[in-house]
Amino acid sequence: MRTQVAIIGGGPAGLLLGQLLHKAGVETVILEKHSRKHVLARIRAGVLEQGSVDLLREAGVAARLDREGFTHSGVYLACKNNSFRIDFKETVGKSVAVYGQTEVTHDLYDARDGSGAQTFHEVSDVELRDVDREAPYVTFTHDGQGHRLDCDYIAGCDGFHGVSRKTIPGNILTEYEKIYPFGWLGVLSETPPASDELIYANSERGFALASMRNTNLSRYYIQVPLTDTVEDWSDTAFWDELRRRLPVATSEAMQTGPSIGKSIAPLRSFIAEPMRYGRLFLCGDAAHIVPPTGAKGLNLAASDVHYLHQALRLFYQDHDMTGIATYSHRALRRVWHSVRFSWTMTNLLHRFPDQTMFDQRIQESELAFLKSSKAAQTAFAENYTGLPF
Ligand code: RFL
Ligand code: PHB
Repeated sequence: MRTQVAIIGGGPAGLLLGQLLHKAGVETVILEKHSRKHVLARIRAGVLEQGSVDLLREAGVAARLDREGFTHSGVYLACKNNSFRIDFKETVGKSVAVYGQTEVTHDLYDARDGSGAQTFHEVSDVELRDVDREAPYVTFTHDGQGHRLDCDYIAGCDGFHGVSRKTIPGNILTEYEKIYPFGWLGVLSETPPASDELIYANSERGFALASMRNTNLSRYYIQVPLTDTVEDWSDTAFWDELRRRLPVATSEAMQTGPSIGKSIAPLRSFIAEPMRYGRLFLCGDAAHIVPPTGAKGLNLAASDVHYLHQALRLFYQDHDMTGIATYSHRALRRVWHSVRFSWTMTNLLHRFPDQTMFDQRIQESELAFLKSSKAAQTAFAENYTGLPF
């Protein structure tokens, strides 16, 4: 089998890259470890930057997003019942879209079906070969049969636990990592959202976030110790704890109901450099992870895809290698900005196990400054709504 670009991973990064390359007349094959049903059952991101929305439009997959997504032009930050709003429109003239990653992935799979491009699901034993030579190829098993996929380039879009990053030799790759001493317990429930816009809450009992998917689907998160399991949290215990952490007025008005999904995710910051090795490109979570506090993970995957599809288009249309040569540098410059912002937001809003009264007062002082300073709000809004590509 032969293709121009082999894409490892059929998550949002791999699918979006495949769709943009299809539009540019470049052939791709996607190899995905799991079934389509499994990929579509994952509940993850909810906030799209304007740049991500524009890229989905460019890929021709934004019709439903434009119809069903919600435009949010601000966000609430809360501390000790003191809640204030940062207005994105007023400060930076931008907004974000609330539209679930599950829906984005759905739309991308529909587009992939329409394009006729090949996707192999439930592949195993994926190995990337000769990525630093002229003629790379991928070997894998599908339906019990061994296959070989020859290609010009390989896009490693296989997430944090994928094989692509591990293919890059240790003396080439540098990894930067920070593990946070807590996780997020996330709950999805068929109840109206507690607020018209997202609320990020710093409470003495730990962080909480009130988010949403649509008018009758809410998404909530609370900070929990890493030792907790989903079984430790009954629905009642979750709602009680969430109520204690959100501002009183929101808690009193909030409707609760049975959860239709509950999971715990650890928080980490991670960056692998460089993002290109020979003919292999890393893209999305395969190269970097951010704590979800800044809502940046999916958006960074989108900006990587933007740089990568531009680079490959330039190569296939004009035989110009500039984009390929500069991909890693351009992508990483933006990645580090989002990593820094996510880290700042995480530090600002969570309770750390070794937190002293001094640390706490610093958090309160920073939140008070954000509340009172237009300049600080502008900087926050500039980062939250997304830096330019
Ligand atoms: P994915 O989504 O992990 O997809 C990678 C795909 O590769 C497959 N794979 C392999 N395929 C073939 N061979 C192998 N050896 C393979 N190994 C793995 C996997 O099965 C999978 O299908 O990475 P991608 O495409 O880079 O997308 C990244 C995003 O999924 C991620 O950054 C976001 O979900 C992060 N995130 C958020 N991002 C935002 O921008 N805004 C948010 O509001 C937001 N909230 C979140 C989040 C992530 C969360 N969790 C659970 C980690 C909230 C949560 C709770
Ligand atoms: C979500 O709705 O899942 C969500 C929203 C904002 C975040 C993280 C997750 O920062």
